[in-house]
Amino acid sequence: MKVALITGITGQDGAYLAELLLEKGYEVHGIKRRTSLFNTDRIDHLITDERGAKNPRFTNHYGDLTDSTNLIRIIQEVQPDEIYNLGAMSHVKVSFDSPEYVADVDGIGTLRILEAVRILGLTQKTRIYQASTSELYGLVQEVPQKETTPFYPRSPYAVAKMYGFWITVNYREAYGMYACNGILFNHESPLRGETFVTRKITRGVAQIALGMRENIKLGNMDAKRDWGHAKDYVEAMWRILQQDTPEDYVIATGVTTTVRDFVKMAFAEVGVEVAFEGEGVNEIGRVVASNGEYDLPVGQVVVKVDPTYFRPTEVDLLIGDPTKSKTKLGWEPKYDLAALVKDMMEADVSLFKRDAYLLKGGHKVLWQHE
Ligand code: NDP
Ligand code: GDR
Repeated sequence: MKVALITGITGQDGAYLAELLLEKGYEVHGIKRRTSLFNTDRIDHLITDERGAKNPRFTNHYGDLTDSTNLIRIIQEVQPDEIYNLGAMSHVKVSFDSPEYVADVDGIGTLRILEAVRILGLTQKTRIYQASTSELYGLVQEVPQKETTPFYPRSPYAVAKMYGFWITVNYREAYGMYACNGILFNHESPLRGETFVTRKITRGVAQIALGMRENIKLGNMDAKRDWGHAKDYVEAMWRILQQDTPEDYVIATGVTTTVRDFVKMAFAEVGVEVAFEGEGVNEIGRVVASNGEYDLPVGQVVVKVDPTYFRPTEVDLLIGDPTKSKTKLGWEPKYDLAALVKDMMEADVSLFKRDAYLLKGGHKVLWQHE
């Protein structure tokens, strides 16, 4: 039985990857942080079954990417065949508020994993996947972006991830380790963190449709992203570690869309047509037609722009070229953008229907978070 260790097990990708590896028969270990509230919502169904019986092939360990001795001890105990380093402070906007912390976790954290494997003499046994990102491309140098496109990071997050990228390449070249970067473009799902733009939109649209709020406030509506589904992307991570030689790969759909168009697609899922008017901070989105189960008044302002969500430096355009991953890894995404939006909208409408029901009964719910 193969043994995998996943950092960032409690995050979106950690949850989907753990599920995939368990399905493939792996013994899975995760590293989770101690938090004052439970943080295992996304993986609770993997830890125990409906009757409360613990899954013998899934173990979590308390740890942190800022703590070398803890990482060395866990890796020594687990003796993993594969490590997936997904742990990170992953919010680009927040990285401008805590740049030093991000450098420590996302940059030096990667080094700590690589060094732990080296110190423990596991360089020929343990394969390492590093969660690199399309944010490395930053300021547009070339489109579509591929493995050879030069990097120009535009946030403390991206700069920290750039260290993670190169230290992974360096350990591969210096010590012959099987260590690879997946340069993943944005990937989303119903498990996506609530403050990333896609999930913020699908949650907000579901709440508006159900009459629980008037509008959502967003930042840069012109930003273009290459959005895929996280379920497809964790499959690519696994494939990257199953090759004969360790290499770096771009994982993307090859299609790019503005934030504004993502909003329109989300509203269309609940039968509402939205049109945008005005520019910059004065831009608004209004209902122009409504024909489904959720009847919103024509003219209702459902989207406003709030400069709070603008970034000091922005990444304007991401569009990836997945040719290498398709040909070498045989990777093919199952979801296109329309299927992704549908999946996220269905999940959020169902989630907030439950909350609407609770509210009607006079109970408190947590959806008011911005
Ligand atoms: P999430 O933010 O959902 O998950 C991040 C995970 O990292 C969480 O489990 C979090 O724990 C954990 N973490 C944060 N800080 C630390 C720390 N100091 N020590 C240990 N663990 C920590 O991110 P995603 O699942 O979306 O992304 C996974 C990885 O892929 C990240 O590295 C991200 O930067 C990268 N990436 C993501 C892309 C995307 O579009 N989703 C695209 C390209 C790269 P907790 O739950 O306690 O906060
Ligand atoms: P990103 O994702 O920065 O690409 O990083 P995010 O969803 O946060 O932003 C995408 C684009 O939307 C614009 N935007 C807003 N963003 C947020 N969060 N909130 C808003 O209200 C809003 N309005 C407009 C942003 O300015 C941006 O242009 C994600 C993370 O998962 C990273 O960890 C990962 O490395 C990259 O994707 C690839």
